Amino acid sequence: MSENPTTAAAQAATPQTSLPQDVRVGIIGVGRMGADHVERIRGRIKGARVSVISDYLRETAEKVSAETPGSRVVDTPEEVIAAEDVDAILIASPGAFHRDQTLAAIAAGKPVLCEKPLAMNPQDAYDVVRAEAASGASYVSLGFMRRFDAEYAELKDALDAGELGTPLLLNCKHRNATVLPGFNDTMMVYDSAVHEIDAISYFLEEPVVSVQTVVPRTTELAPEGLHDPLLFLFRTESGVIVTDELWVSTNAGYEVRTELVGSKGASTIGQASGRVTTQLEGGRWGGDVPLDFRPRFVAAYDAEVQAWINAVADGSNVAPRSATAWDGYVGAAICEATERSLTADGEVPVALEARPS
Ligand code: ISE
Repeated sequence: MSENPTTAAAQAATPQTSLPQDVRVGIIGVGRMGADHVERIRGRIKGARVSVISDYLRETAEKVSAETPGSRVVDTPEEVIAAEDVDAILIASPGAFHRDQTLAAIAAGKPVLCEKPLAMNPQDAYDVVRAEAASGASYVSLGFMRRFDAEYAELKDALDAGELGTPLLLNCKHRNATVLPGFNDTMMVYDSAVHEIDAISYFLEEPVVSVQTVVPRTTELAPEGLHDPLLFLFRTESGVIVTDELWVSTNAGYEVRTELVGSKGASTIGQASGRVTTQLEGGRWGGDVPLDFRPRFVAAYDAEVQAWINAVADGSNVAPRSATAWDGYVGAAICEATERSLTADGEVPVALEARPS
């Protein structure tokens, strides 16, 4: 059974570091996600510090570095990876660069936490899987933070303990308040559905054999050209059906719900929780919905990065609950089939290469 993030958080108080000093992290890319990670390593992660930063926009890197004592800026990702004062690398650059930067980290023998996606297509992701296998060590963690969400972990543990019996259906809902103009159906797959695609690997631990897209009526709030909502249906090898209802222009807030239906019971996570208010004025009853994924998953991101740092410090490099290079490859293969299913009739098969030993 995999490590519980709450346990990981508890370990944070007494990090199991075997290095003589904090893990020195090199950050590639300090846009929205990279800057968020720098802030969490600076303020909330134990046993680590940011030592080297690069960004495509040098002034952005300099601004973040100025707020991060002990860090310095270099011009290129290659310099981050090669730097002597970098023990581990966090990649938060645009997805198109992830394959090459991850391969360079493996070649340098340095552990790497790469934001999703691992690569832009299955062939490139498989290159990373093969390079890591050839190196004979584990280096690659992939940033699917939901695996470190406390409710995700609770559901996974209940399933693994047999509490829900044999899994039959996994019903997912994924809603964003808004997306930027230009967001298209393909981005629905690679940017958003990719999280549920990883949830299939995480919860069910079995291959997806086919995928089908069902297109309902589109909301008038969708950006020009986007079909929104979309419904994706995945079929696994043992016959579990996964539904993913994706709706990204709700104009309401960020919601992620997951229901696992098993032969002995059904269990749902991501329901509205927290404070519920009855307002006499206006006769309203309800609570708050976060506007985007950062407040919703901040604890999961913290637990993910802490678990990674702990794994780097103890030499295992990849935390037990983390997505691996193989998970990144599987996700890329399913995304590619899902993209094809946007315009295909019926179920599109998913083909996987053999997993290198
Ligand atoms: C965004 O890029 C993310 O990764 C969020 O986690 C996801 O929920 C959202 O739909 C994406 O646009």
